[in-house]
Amino acid sequence: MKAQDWKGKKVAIAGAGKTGESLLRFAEERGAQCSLWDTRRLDEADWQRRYPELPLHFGRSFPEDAFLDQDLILCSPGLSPLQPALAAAHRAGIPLWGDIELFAQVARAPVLAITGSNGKSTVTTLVGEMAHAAGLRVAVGGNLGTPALELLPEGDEPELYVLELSSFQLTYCESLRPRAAAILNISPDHLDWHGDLADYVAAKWRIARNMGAGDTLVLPTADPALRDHPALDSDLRIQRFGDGGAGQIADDWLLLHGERLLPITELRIAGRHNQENALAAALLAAAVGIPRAAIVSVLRSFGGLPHRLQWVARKGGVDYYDDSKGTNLGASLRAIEALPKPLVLILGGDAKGADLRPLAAACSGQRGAVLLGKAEDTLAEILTGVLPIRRTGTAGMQECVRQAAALAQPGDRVLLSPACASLDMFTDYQDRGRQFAAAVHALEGDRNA
Ligand code: UMA
Ligand code: ADP
Repeated sequence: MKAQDWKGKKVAIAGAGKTGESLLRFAEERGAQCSLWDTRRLDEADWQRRYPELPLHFGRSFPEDAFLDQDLILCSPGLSPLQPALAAAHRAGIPLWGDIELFAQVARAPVLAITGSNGKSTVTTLVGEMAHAAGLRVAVGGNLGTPALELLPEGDEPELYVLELSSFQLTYCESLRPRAAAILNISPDHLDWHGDLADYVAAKWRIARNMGAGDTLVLPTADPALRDHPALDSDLRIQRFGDGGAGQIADDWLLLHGERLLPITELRIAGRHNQENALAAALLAAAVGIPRAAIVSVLRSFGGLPHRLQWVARKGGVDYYDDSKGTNLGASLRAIEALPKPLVLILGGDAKGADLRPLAAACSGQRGAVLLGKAEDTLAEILTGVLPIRRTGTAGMQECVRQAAALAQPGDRVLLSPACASLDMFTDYQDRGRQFAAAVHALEGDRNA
């Protein structure tokens, strides 16, 4: 819709979180007749004070016909289009748009977009810092935390946008055309939201649907789910990272287009997966002309984001690592691989419909596993006989850490990388990581971070 077309249109905003509020502001500013919907019981008085005329529908699931009288539905990413009310609206031909769609319709500066199952936040942050180091006015956000619509300025636009995009956001987006984009990897995730793996993978590929001549798509060399796709037959420039790719590792150096960039020993972020993240970030930055010097200086100084394989403390000769952002199987497999054996693993939470059986091989030869949350029974079934396990149910993070400390021997490492979402027991992954760190610091022992 053009700006003038919003006036008087009936627009339902689904989800009243960060994104919902940014969608609401966007639609209200353009004169739409908005209503706000959320299945949680939220503070109505607070919303009413801030938006006095706004009809609020909080605290119950959306009736199936809730949106059928609307012209447009603006969806928060947490809401699956499989929800009956959204599915019914879609069948009735009512558009379902998310914040990235609105952003794409109005943003004028070039966009770098990053998706994939794991490594998105790390790569988005690296690329944002590289652009900054090159002296560009850059705005960084999306799934990383700041809703994309909040990056749009009142006055001058930035010279570049760097957006982390989830499969949810891509599902509700039609017209984004990034100047350069990356799909970092595919590992099953969010199957409860998408229904099946095929829909999840298709959502990731939507990042490239409008890309063409002059645009660059960065992909891994090794991921089978990212080898074939109709998008690869278009004019867009494909740059791969991994063995034999435009970004690769040879003789312990990161190479970009055949030239040495940095010895891998100079990266401060650990693990093979972070070397891949560094290569993907360098390819994206180079694709929009960011000079090598800026790329190298950021790769050399970046110490990683919190809750991603973050060292917390040494207690009783045991090192504790917080990888609370390991919220799916693929992430945790890479975190386990990044640290030397033997580990004590803390695993469990909400598996989001994923098959966790591949954890058995990764756990073989490890010291032990402490299990928690909704996935505990499944994990116990998978891991019994593979390594010693301790079950903690919903006793909480302090109990997990106590059990982990009891299993560990001096020289071991304890890794919280649960392969599951946190929401069954914690506010979010940050809360889970903070509770882990607090419990570790409370142990008797030698050294804190
Ligand atoms: N809600 C409902 N019904 C539902 C689901 C949600 O009413 O079935 C309501 C909730 O009650 C809540 C609101 O929707 O009030 C929350 O909306 P949301 O879940 O879409 O979350 P936002 O606060 O808008 O944050 C979203 C992203 N959250 C999700 O995709 C779940 C944030 O990513 C993102 O940082 C933010 O937009 C800005 O772009 C978080 C995330 O977990 C970090 N992302 C997933 C991930 O990284 O794996 C995809
Ligand atoms: P995302 O934003 O996609 O969740 P993050 O950069 O926040 O990605 O990293 C989340 C977790 O995924 C990390 O804690 C780490 O365990 C794992 N991880 C990071 N990069 C990769 C990668 N390239 N491949 C696989 N796993 C990764």
